[in-house]
Amino acid sequence: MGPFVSIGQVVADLLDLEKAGFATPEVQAYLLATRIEPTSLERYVTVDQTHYTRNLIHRTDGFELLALCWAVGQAAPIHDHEEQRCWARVERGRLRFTDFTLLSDDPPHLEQSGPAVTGDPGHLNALPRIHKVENDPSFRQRAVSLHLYARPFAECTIYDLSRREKRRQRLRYDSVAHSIGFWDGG
Ligand code: CSS
Ligand code: FE2
Repeated sequence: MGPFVSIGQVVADLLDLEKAGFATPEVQAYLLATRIEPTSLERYVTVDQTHYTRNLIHRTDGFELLALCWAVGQAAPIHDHEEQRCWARVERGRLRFTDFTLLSDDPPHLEQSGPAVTGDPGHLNALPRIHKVENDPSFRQRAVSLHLYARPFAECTIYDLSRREKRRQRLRYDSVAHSIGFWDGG
């Protein structure tokens, strides 16, 4: 693990990685090695008791970086990532990740890929195709995670395991980083 860096530095480093082609091993090694100064994430922390919040830190054509904030009991249902690369890293609290494999698409038939994994700060859920993410119910504290998507996507498919149904879900931002000029308004 390297020294703590600010989230602004992380954005600058990701922009450099993007210029160099954003190769999966490099991006993954960077996320595994980088520790983020917790106070620099503070401005992206929002709380909504009705849903986990999605707070945009930076977006280009090539990648999207978000801070997601999970109140006690909040979760993302089983969903895909539109065939884009996804890395989710725990920054605060404790999350539980469950990965799935799609056995057939219509009607959807999914199988859990392995045991659920709980992650403390620094834990990286790397390149899941389909997963469920929950604030660990036994921990009962708010959680914050950093999400990197390459490329960005604005919709995903949500799967209902018991009904063997799927539906499209629009993904919205609860906050965007106007204040520090990273958001280009697009
Ligand atoms: N993909 C979900 C969060 S779990 S990776 C989202 O972007 O809202
Ligand atoms: Fe996800």
